Amino acid sequence: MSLDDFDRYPLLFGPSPVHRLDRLTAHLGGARIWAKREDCNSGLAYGGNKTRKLEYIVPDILASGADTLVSIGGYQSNHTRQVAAVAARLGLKARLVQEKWVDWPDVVNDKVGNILLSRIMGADVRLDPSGFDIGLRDSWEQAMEDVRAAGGTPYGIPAGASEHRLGGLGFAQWAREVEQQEQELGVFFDTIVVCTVTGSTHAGMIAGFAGQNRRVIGIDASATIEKTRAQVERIARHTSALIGGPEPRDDEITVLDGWAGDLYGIPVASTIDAIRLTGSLEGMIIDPVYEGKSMAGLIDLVTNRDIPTDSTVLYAHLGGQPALNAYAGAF
Ligand code: 1AC
Repeated sequence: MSLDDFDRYPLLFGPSPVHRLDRLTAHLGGARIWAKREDCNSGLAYGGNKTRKLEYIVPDILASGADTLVSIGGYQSNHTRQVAAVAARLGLKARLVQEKWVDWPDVVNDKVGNILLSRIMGADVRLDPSGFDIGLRDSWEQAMEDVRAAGGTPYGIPAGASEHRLGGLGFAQWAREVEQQEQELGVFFDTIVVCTVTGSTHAGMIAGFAGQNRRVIGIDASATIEKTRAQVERIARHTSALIGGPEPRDDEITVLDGWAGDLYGIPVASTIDAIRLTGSLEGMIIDPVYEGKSMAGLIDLVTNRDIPTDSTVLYAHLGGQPALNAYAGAF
């Protein structure tokens, strides 16, 4: 089977935009830097990377006859916001478990940003005191039971859609899209930089680019890097097998630490610096949980020449910025 054999329900505007970051490139004085913008990929609740993954999951949802999407994330989950948007678009209900993944002291943390948008879109949002973990969660299983007990038919989508068997396909398709855009633009991105936590965004890219002469660098933002690395590897191998692609080599699975800080969701000084730098040089808004950390990694890797000066880098913007509203105090 190949990627083209999987059904895909259109949720995106089309290929997400790719553009240069010329002022950031000049400021760092090394590799040429571009961005591909999942934050502008759709008209559904500000888009984001999960909307792309959900394109491959919606056909399975529709075939299942479910009436309620059940998903999970932190209070400021981008994923659950995108599930709420897709449920609204499909005319389904959404039941969202919002765990206390981040002990962030802002009093509006459970009221603004992503969670506010999910409420506006009509999702049944339930707060849960459990802490951060990227694995499958009892609270999510329980929410599905609750929906069944109330006479509904749930369809479960785990955190980040990562543990879903089709969760890697969206970003395998992203890799195809990049190849097409490279042809049109006359450029080759030898290095991709992406934030990684639950793993299927990064893993899908690894599967999609497997066997090519590129580095796909995942910057860990989970602060539980061994779990993330294992999950990325498992999903990448599974996705490659699904699409009949080459098995990724071990050296194609790269998850780097150094920018997550001690805890998921808590920005550190390099995160805030990266957000300010990207905003002030490029007018591009990134967030304190995901992209601020991957951009901090990119900045260091370009500056210290780990990414060589003659490289052309594609920074994957995953669309996490609605969470910024809960982080005003950090600025
Ligand atoms: C962790 C999956 C994740 C989110 O937005 O909830 N990226």
